[in-house]
Amino acid sequence: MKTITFKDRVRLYVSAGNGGDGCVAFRREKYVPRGGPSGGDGGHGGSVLIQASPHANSLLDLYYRPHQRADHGGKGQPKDCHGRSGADLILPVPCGTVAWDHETGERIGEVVAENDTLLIAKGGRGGLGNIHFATASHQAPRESTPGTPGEERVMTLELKLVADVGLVGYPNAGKSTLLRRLTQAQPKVAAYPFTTLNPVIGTIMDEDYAQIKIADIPGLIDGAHTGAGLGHDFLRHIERTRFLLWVIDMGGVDGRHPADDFDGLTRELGSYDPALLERPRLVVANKMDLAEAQTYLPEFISRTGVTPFALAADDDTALEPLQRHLFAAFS
Ligand SMILES: Nc1nc2c(ncn2[C@@H]2O[C@H](COP(=O)(O)OP(=O)(O)OP(=O)(O)O)[C@@H](O)[C@H]2O)c(=O)[nH]1
Ligand SMILES: [Mg+2]
Repeated sequence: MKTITFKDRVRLYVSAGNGGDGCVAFRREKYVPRGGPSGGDGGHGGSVLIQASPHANSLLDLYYRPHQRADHGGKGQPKDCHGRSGADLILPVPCGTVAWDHETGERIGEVVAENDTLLIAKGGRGGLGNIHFATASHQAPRESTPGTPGEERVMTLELKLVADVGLVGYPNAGKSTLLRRLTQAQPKVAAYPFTTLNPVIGTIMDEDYAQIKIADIPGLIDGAHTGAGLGHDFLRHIERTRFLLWVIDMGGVDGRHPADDFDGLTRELGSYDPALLERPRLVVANKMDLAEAQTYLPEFISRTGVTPFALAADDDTALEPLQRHLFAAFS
């Protein structure tokens, strides 16, 4: 059986706690005949919230526990005692989680920065005890109000990674290799397409400890924007990035001309969201160590009009200028 290690979209059934009922009671004390009403209010029901946590890196926990319920409020008590409030249920989720109401399709909101919190189901209000109903002419009220029910909702939670730079390219272009070389991240690298099945984030840091987060997503193929391959689903992870690294296999290893890959990428990104084509980018020509790359590179430049940043992923000398280029783009 395949072990699931990453989930970036889950269905969640949430129930907030009901408010506790108000209480009907009267003071009964020695030497106080006909003590007035003393029924306290019910406690409020707990609400359900999501909170962005850097320690959660996928929605996997919620995938396995899709039913989440906050505590009910306690009933009001005699002697004017309030019922206990139900505790809120705070669910940790990865930074960048967006919440949708599954039934109405309404976008409830998102949590992006650490500790951002979003209410997704509101707890019921506690009912009023009978002390609220006493008037001069109605001194022994038997009225109270019940607590209101907590909200119940079916939610869709969706993760959009929060990264500064997105790596895009065809399968096998060498995106993960580059991420491994540039950062401490360890995405799997192999000579077959769709090695990367889940998005991975790596971080590069300069001498001043400035950080840039880079997201590696599964390779795009023609028709990715319509859902072909692993495509579309993962393009949303680069929506939030501010810079794109287009990685082109200049060796034409998979039998396509690198300029066709460039056109294909332009088409796929543009069909998903034209804004992705406006995003600042650096086109990287990878695999320059291969002999074919020397032939393809000038053809690539004349066909596309783009002069790429040429490198081989395991050539260290090229990586530093690439890092400097990225830091310059963000300064
Ligand atoms: N010769 C050569 N091979 C490279 C270079 N960079 C990556 N490769 C190889 O290309 C293959 C694919 O590399 P990956 O980094 O897994 O490619 P990817 O773009 O992440 O691929 P997917 O995750 O499938 O989309 C691996 O066999 C790498 O070793 C390079 O600069 N030169
Ligand atoms: Mg990969």
